[in-house]
Amino acid sequence: MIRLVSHRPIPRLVRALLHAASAPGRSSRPVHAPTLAPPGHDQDLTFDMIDSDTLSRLRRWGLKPVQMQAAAAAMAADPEARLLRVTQVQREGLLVHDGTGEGPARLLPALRHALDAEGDAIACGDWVLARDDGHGTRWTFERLAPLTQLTRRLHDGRDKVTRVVIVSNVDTALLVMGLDGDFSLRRLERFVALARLAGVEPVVVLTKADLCAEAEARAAQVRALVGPGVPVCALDARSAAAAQALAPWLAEGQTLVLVGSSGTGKSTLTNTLAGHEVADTGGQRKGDGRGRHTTTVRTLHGTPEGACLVDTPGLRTLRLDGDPLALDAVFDDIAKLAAQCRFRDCRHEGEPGCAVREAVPAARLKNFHKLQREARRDQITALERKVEVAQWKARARHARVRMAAKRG
Ligand SMILES: Nc1nc2c(ncn2[C@@H]2O[C@H](COP(=O)(O)OP(=O)(O)OP(=O)(O)O)[C@@H](O)[C@H]2O)c(=O)[nH]1
Ligand SMILES: [Mg+2]
Ligand SMILES: [Zn+2]
Repeated sequence: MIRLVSHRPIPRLVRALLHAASAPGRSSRPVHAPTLAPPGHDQDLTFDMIDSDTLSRLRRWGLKPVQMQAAAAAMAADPEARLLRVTQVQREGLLVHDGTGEGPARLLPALRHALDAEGDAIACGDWVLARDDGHGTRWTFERLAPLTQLTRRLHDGRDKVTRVVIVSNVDTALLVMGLDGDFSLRRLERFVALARLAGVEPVVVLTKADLCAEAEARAAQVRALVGPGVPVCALDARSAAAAQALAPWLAEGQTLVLVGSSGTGKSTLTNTLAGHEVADTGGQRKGDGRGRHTTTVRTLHGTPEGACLVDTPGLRTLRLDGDPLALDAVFDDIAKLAAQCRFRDCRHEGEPGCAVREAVPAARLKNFHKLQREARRDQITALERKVEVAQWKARARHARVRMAAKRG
């Protein structure tokens, strides 16, 4: 329960937010349904009704109770603030949705810098607060803490590693892989780890089942790799059956992201699930069966069921954003088996009495080792950079002191 200390009247939407966020057991239902006012109701209830509508629209766009509370607290302090969902991050600004329609917004530089200083950034799917400046421009001044963030690392080719936020606030990651030349179990394992590191439910979607004679056999291979905890569907992304197969994850208020290589059918599937053409789709390059990188920006779309879909550009490479310990947690079957290895510090690389090598398929173990090596290397790079920055700052300080001494 949030307590407000404010001399200003509490704005209508805030009251509705607080009401909804504090009502026990009602968090997953639209708020307006059970509060129909009796005849002769007072003005307050009417106001609450109007705002409950706004609220249920925002819920349809993926707003969760915890974020409602955070928003209510922030909006109580600023009645002019509007709660919006970022549907696209553009070079200069944002596209945002207020539950009714989509429009442009700008990002206050102070917010951009504050996030940047923490290796963070506004991403598609974020919930933000914005204020109109009176001249028709909406300025985003606050970002609500994301419940989940899918992130990856980018290398500049030398030693600089940056953290890239792919998408925020998603419930499910559809890991889209083609049953054509794109099929790779090793790459899929990386994508499963991407979702798990973010605490997002992975669902494997094997597209182009119509083009593959052994679709079921390959799906079985994938199931053996990912285990019973990860659902696997093989489908034709263009067919209505695809929407039926994925219906369990498309309930109202759910947000899904589609990730995978280029040309695998992410935008095709987005269009099928959205019920009409919302995203451009492309062909494939001749010869290698790879995609053409048709989608260039991450975009959030709505579905008729009230779910949100984030279509993303195909990833050329995927470097995970997790330290070695986080990766251990993702590959928890290996961690469990490691307890039975003869040596406590067994690296599962040829030591006698290794329970992991005995039970885990060699290819999976090799992949695990590779991901661990990458994570360790990135960790070292990050540490080295910190030391470097500290040394540089110290040198700059000395120089300033020397200059001041010279000037006397
Ligand atoms: N036969 C068949 N073709 C498909 C299927 N899924 C996608 N395609 C085709 O594959 C091509 C690429 O599809 P897109 O949806 O543009 O792929 P994408 O993953 O969005 O690619 P990027 O935007 O480049 O990342 C298009 O020509 C689609 O029609 C499928 O399940 N079956
Ligand atoms: Mg696309
Ligand atoms: Zn071992």
